[in-house]
Amino acid sequence: EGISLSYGFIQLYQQNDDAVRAELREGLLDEHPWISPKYLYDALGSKLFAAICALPEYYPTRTEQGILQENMRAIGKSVGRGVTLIDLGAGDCAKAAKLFPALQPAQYVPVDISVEYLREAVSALQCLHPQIQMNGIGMDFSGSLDLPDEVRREKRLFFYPGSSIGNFTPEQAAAFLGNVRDACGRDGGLLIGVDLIKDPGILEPAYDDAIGLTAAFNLNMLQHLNVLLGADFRPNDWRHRARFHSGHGRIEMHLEARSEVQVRWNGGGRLFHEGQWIHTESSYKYTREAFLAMLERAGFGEVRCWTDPNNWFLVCHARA
Ligand code: AVI
Repeated sequence: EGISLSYGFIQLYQQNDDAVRAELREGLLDEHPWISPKYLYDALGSKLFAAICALPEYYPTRTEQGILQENMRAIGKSVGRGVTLIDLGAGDCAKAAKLFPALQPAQYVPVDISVEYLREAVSALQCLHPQIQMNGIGMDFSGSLDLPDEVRREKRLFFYPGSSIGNFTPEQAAAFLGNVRDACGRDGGLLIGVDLIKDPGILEPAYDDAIGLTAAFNLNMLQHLNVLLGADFRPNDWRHRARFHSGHGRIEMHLEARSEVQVRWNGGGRLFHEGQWIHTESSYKYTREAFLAMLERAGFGEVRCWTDPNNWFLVCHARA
């Protein structure tokens, strides 16, 4: 007897190629050069990030996983069964798949900007769980959460793990949480993981590991820019940097020029002087109180939280 698979893939282009190039050029030509961290995730970048999650120094993934495992029954009770599980930044879908036994979702909707990586992951997962309707969506959800009609409106549970919320500025994060709240519907909610402020001696190695995986992840962005912009960045000309800035409560990742570097791209270019850097990512860390206040301001109602014995990481279920 054959298995009928309900896997469908929808690709939404929210930014056209011209808009992407314009955003990249604007950042590279800025007085303080920057590139949005979303460009860390091409096919190789997504694989490197999955490998980072297995590093001994990168505590967020395993700490969050421990919290989810330890409290799975309570989380399942809080969320309920048969949800429409919308996985924001799904990557390899591994984190959400671990929730399937407790939540038994009616529909699973993984969303990611890195389309090819997602397509592979979802088709493999659909074979393992033929009873769950799966609709992968390739989209950049940072601007708008306008989901296609294929996504059920009932019992929407947005899943936003891994402290990805930390890659927005607090202002962007507040606006994003407001969008999620609006997209939830009355019986919906959000299951979110957030990294808490802690000793820089723990934070910094998590973003500058001994075997150089995070450096490769950061430097790979230059190869992605070469493709997107027709640029001629050479990763060897640049050095990975990661520092915790306590005033901002954030880890900053930079790419720093090792010497004077001339970069050209279609229709332009820039000379970077030795030591000049491109800001490639911020990863904000929150206190529990500040994050709960943000959820409340975004319009969420009742919130339940779980943490680890060190209080390094927080998982919250917020009802719409
Ligand atoms: C995806 N995001 C939550 C990661 C973080 O910790 O900010 C990305 C990352 N950057 C370097 N290592 C991991």
